[in-house]
Amino acid sequence: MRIFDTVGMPNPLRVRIALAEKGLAERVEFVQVDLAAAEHKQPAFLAMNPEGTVPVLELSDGTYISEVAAIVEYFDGLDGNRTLTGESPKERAVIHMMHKRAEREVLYAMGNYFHYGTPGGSPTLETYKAPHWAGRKEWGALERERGINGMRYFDSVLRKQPYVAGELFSLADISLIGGLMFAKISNAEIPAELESLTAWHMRMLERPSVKHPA
Ligand code: GTS
Repeated sequence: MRIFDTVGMPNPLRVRIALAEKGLAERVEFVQVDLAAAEHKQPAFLAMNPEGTVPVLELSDGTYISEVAAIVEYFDGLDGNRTLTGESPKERAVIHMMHKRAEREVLYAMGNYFHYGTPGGSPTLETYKAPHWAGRKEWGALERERGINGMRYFDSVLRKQPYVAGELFSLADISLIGGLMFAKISNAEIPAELESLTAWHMRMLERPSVKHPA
């Protein structure tokens, strides 16, 4: 299996954490994609993933799987032991829901802030993101606010339970970790009063798969 990846970026990192959790790092070869040069917006890459984003998983039969959650779902099913995406219908539904909230309310919000409200990535990359749009800064700032509100929501969740989807670590935690990484590279740190979220984040940063992702 091959993963088209950009080392050090939040979305590919989510898959690398999942691989470390599952002990599957050895089964995967990483192929680096140059985001700064917008390699992911060129026809050859778009043929694998029309969204033009990393990561993308390539299976040996030529199937391409994009979307972090879909890639994690695949790896989690390989050993018949769904530790990251849940076993029972209820577990699977709750993890899916909380992962979606983490992705939409923190990761995508902070990702939009990074690209539209800050200088973002390289000038070549940003030409694919409406650089002449007059409202981009304002929208970016609104997305930052939305991301901070997302952090407030997760702080309230983590006041009552140890992990984002309940009693166990899951894909939902991985997605929130990715979101907070986007916040960090955009200088949008967790507000100090969000003590439960901060404590959870510190615990997550000590977790072996997060400290040593694939
Ligand atoms: N929905 C996708 C998923 O879950 O896989 C999002 C993937 C995504 O946005 N990847 C980013 C990307 O390729 C990488 S990262 O910088 O966000 O970690 N961005 C390139 C771009 O042009 O926005």
